[in-house]
Amino acid sequence: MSTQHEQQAEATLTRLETVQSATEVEAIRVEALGKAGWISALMKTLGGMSPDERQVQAPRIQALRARVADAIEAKKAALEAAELEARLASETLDLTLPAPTTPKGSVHPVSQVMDELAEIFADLGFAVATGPEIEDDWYNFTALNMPESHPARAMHDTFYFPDTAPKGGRMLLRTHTSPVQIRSMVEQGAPIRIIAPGRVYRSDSDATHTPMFHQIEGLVIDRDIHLGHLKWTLETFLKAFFETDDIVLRLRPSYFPFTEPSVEVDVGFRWDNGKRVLGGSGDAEGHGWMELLGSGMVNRRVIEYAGLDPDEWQGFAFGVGVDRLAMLKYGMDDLRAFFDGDGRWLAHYGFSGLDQPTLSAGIGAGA
Ligand code: 2NL
Repeated sequence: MSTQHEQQAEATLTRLETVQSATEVEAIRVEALGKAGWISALMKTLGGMSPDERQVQAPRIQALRARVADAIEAKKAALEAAELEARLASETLDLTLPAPTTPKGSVHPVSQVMDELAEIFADLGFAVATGPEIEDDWYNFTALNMPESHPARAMHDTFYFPDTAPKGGRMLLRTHTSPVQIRSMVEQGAPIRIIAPGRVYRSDSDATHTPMFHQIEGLVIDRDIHLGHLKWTLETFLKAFFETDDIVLRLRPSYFPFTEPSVEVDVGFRWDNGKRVLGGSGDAEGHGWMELLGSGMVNRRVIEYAGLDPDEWQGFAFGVGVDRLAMLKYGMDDLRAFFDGDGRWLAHYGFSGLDQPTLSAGIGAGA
């Protein structure tokens, strides 16, 4: 190694002192210590030297390499420290500032009520079943004992899709969640205990009807199921949901194609400051009956359609509007507000997502 190399090293160290960026330091490192760097080349010359010569040159070259490498490391560290210093000087955090107001979402009353219902029925041993909102007319109508010509089909104000279905079955937006229960029976067989909450659609729109609304249906299929099971289940559910034991039911004979017998369920209320408050017999002075849900023993033809033997399996079913349940429980008077997405309405009626309905803490979640 000649003094020329020592000079080259000195020049490198001088250049290092003047550079200002990490990229420039890196360029110098590659030039000197990279694979094709001049110091790397110098190291390789050691192999071609005689032992005596190597004895002299090796320590010199190693020392030169170490000086340059150390200087590069030191410069890198200095640049990083300076950069951190600059950032700390420019970024300030004023801990005396008030916490920013974060926009808070809330749980829609319909979601809240669906969660409450799932909780109540889970406690009674019901699973939650879901299914498609776009159905074919077999699952939505035929299997529910409403053949092609049945007048109830027309009464459902169904939204049909243009008639392009491959297998001839017309596609439609489900008018109730019953098809979910048909699918569950076909797929799982019996016994069965499910609720089917979800969106349903009917071509109907006024102050008390929206074209999309929410329904929850319940289905129990087992051996020896009778009307007593139905009445007990509905009474237990309504007492838990309205969080009062003062719930009086009135069962009236009715008609649905999918249940036989069919039972309409009214609940007693009293007038309180011009508002209906649930409780007491509807026959008492100043009281009345309010129709709340439809139900009945599952028609044996429906059980057959679902692939089960109606001589072995019986059951009951019921259906109720979730929007209506929410309005009743939380005292809302205009159904249309449910679909407006008005932040002020939600701030008033919405629920905290952290407040999960549980039977032990009170399913009404903070209300
Ligand atoms: C109502 C009445 C009802 C059902 C729904 C049902 C489902 C199957 C079999 C038999 Cl899979 N029934 N569901 C039964 C009676 C009434 O809903 O007024 N809903 C708002």
